[in-house]
Order: sequence, then C-alpha cells, then structure tokens
Amino acid sequence: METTFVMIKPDGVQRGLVGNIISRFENKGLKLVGLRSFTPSEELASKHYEVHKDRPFYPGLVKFVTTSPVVAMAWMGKDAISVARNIIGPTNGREAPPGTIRGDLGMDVGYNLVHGSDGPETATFELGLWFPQGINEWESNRERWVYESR
Ligand code: IDP
Ligand code: MG
Repeated sequence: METTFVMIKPDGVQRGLVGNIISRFENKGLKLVGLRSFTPSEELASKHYEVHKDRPFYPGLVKFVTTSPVVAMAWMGKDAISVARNIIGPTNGREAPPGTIRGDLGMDVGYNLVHGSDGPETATFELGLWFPQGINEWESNRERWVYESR
C-alpha cells in the first residue's frame, strides 16, 4: 500500500469543487487517511514548491496557494501515487483528457485545481510537510470489495 499527498488548490475551493474532487478519489477506491483545510503559510508553500524555485512561475505559484484556503489530503491504496496522478491528469487543463479532474474542470496551466505527489520520495516529503502529526490510518471493510486479494 502506498500513501500519496493530494491538495485541492485555492481555485478548487473557491469554485466550490471540493466535493466533486474528493468524490473522484473516494469513488476510485482510495482511502482517505488525512484531511486538513487551511490557508498555507508562505514558509510551507515555499518548501512544498521548492523544486520549482528557479522557474519563472514560482513567485506567482507561492502567492496563489497562500492567498486562500486549500484542502490537504492523504490518500492510501495500491500504487496510490500513480493512481492519483492519473485521476488528476496533465498539468494544463486545456490539454488534459476528459475524465481527469483537470480535463473536466480546468482551463489553465497554473490554476489547475489539484496537486498530487509525483513519486515515492516526493510523497514522503510532502506528507511529512503537510501532516507533521502523521496520517490517520484506519481499517476499511470496503477494501475486500475493491481488491481481489490483500
Ligand atoms: P504538476 O502539478 O502537474 O505536477 P508541475 O510541473 O510540477 O505540474 O508544476 C507545479 C505547478 O506549478 C503546476 O501544477 C501549476 O500550478 C504550476 N505551473 C506549472 N507550470 C506552469 C506555467 O508554465 N505557468 C504557470 N504555472 C505553472
Ligand atoms: Mg509536480
């Protein structure tokens, strides 16, 4: 089982898409093991997006995610990192295929509604950053109806 970090960015919260977005991960069969809604500090957002610090869009990106609340989540499941990335879709909403969050709901490359960890090291780093108190793991009786065997 893998756990991945997913964040609904301020555009998703402001547009009232929180329920729509969460239900896609839930319906897929992933398990919600962490959930926090708050406006991130500049320190937190800068650390989260540190890999992009030399990119021209970095200052605007940090400003974007610190001006309004986000919904930070931890989702668990088999291959949860790639499964979540597939649910989210490619970065640019105009190019993202229908069926993905960005393809169905977004029209922009920066305002693209959701963040998802892109690999195991990133997921560990981001989960530690956003959930310093740890995740809330729990036993789901649903999982024996999601996976053939455990
Ligand atoms: P990802 O979210 O699909 O993994 P990344 O390339 O890791 O995309 O970029 C991180 C975030 O930075 C994107 O989700 C988007 O919000 C923003 N971003 C990426 N490229 C651009 C750009 O060219 N202009 C503005 N914002 C961008
Ligand atoms: Mg990325």
